[in-house]
Amino acid sequence: MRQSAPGNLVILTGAGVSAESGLATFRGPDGLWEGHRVEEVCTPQALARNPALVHAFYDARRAKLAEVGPNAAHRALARLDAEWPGELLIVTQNVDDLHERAGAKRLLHMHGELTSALCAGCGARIPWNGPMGHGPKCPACGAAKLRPDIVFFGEMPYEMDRIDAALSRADLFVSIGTSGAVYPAAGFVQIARHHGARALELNLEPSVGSSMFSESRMGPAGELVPAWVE
Ligand code: BJW
Ligand code: ZN
Repeated sequence: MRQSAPGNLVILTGAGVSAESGLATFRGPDGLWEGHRVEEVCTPQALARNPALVHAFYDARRAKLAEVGPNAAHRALARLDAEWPGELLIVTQNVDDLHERAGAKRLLHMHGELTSALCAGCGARIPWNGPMGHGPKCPACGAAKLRPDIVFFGEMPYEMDRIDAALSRADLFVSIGTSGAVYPAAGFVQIARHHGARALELNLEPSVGSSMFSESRMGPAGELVPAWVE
């Protein structure tokens, strides 16, 4: 991406960026897990009512993550991160670790991480790579049970202050492989545009808020992202 002055970039990524690595998206034709919609599994109420189901969902996702690797889109974004002289922030909604495995550094996970466990009691976030079973005891406080470190529906996403600050300074906002169905991420384009940024969408199909973007390019992330970064 050639530009005369180094501007400030905010890049939002969604499940579509990891699709070509072999991780299922949420709302596509294969977006169901054993007949459950993500909205049924991914709530604090579901965890309280049926912890075995919720833990099985995330244990399966964590196991799958160990079998896949970053694709050309992750690698291109990591290259851009390493070389871009201006401010840059990759805000991912994804809970996989493929951006960091590709080498991205200026990255935050607004919906949590599969490779981390959260203590509902003391708030400790603990690196976690194996299955969680029915919720092990927290090693930090020894009292409460650990849960997946995932932002469920109705919970506040991580680092919203940092995201809002970056959006307010952005010259270019780029949304990659997200349907625009889940807030607050779906509203970022509006915030960035309100502060004067241009907005580019790279996606397989137009997102819900596609008309908000200054430019849209449709195709697989593994092709579009490297072509844009060049
Ligand atoms: C390709 C491709 C290829 C395919 N190449 N592209 C305002 C209005 C209405 C409701 C709300 C609202 N504000 C809040 C809400 C409630 C709720 C919400 O948004 N509900 C909606 C369903 C309406 N939001 C929340 O509860 C959030 N919390 C919250 O709002 O707290 C209060 C708050 C108030 C004020 C300010 C701030 C906060 C929390 C949301 C948590 C979302 N959690 C999940 C699951 C966790 C992770 C996990 O289990 O993996 O996050 S849900 C799920 O959806 C996951 C994703 O990160 C998220 C977004 O999905 P994504 O990435 O867009 O995937 P898909 O499948 O939808 O789309 C894939 C896209 O890829 C498609 O466009 C394809 O075309 C494309 N694609 N292959 C390029 N090869
Ligand atoms: Zn604890």
